[in-house]
Amino acid sequence: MFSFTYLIIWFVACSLVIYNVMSCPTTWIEYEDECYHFSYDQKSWSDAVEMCLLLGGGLVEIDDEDEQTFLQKKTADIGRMYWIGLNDIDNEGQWTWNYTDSALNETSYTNWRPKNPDNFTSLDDCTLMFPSGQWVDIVCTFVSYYICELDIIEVSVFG
Ligand SMILES: [Ca+2]
Ligand SMILES: [Ca+2]
Ligand SMILES: [Ca+2]
Repeated sequence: MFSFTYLIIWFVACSLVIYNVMSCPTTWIEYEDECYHFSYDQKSWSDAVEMCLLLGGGLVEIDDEDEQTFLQKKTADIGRMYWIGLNDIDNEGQWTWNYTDSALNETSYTNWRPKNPDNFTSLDDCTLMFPSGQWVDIVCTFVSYYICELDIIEVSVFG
């Protein structure tokens, strides 16, 4: 009897296979091997950076038109403004993506609203994306929704 039970357990154990699949955490949206979280709360820019880090990612970095188009479909649907990771806090006029610390150059993708960035208040050092998808520079203490980004992760699934 013991050996029969043992045999059953052995068969069950052998049929359990571990699959590694690429996936986003629940509530995050997947696009092109990246995961995006559109916040439900509003924070200053630096608090938004902190929150995205806590969630395991960074404030969103928009590298090309594809990514911009994907994101602005969502922002237009939701109808809210969102912080993105671009800032010129350290060096006025040198726009840098916070998460990867990469500075914009002449060939970098941008989607500034006309006449922006204008450093209007002399402290417009953080970037807000309008529901339309256009970017404006604004004071970092402004409180807004924010988008976090995370590389898609490998998770183990039992089947
Ligand atoms: Ca990105
Ligand atoms: Ca500025
Ligand atoms: Ca401005």
